[in-house]
Amino acid sequence: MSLYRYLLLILVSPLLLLWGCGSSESNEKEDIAAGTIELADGWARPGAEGMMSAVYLTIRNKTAYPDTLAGVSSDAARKAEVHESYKGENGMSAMRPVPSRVIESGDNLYLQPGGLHIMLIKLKEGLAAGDSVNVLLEFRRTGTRNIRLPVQAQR
Ligand SMILES: [Cu+2]
Repeated sequence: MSLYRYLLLILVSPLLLLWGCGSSESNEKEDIAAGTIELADGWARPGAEGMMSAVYLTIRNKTAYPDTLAGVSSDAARKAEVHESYKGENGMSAMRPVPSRVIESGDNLYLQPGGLHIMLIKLKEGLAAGDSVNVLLEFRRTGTRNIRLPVQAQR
C-alpha cells in the first residue's frame, strides 16, 4: 500500500465509523421509543359499484408494546373486514374473516395477495385504477388511523 493510500484510509475510516452509527438498527430503536405504527406500501384493487375490492398494506409496529388490529372500515364501502385466504378441503382457495390480529412490538403484519387482506364489501362507487380510497384502521392501543391508498390493477 502506498503511503498516500494509507493516509487516505486513516482519514476516511472515522467517517465510515460515524456512518456506521447511523445504521438502520439504531434508527429502529429511536422509532420504537417514539412509538409509531407505520403503514406502508398500501394499495387497493379496482372494483365495480356494489362489488368488492381488496386492500393490501404493511403494518409495522414500531412501538414498545404489542398492539391489536381490531377493526377496519372505509367510507367507500358498506362494510369492511379483515380476511385471510386459506386452501379449502378441495384445494380451492377461500377466505374467512379474522376478528382481530395482535402485532408484537417490532413485528410487521403483511396484508398481501394470497394472504391477509382488507375486504371492502359492497362498494358505494366503482373504484378504477388511478382513484384513491380511504381506509380506517382501528388499533386497540394506539387508536384509529386513517390512510388514503391508490387504486391500482396490480402491484
Ligand atoms: Cu376477502
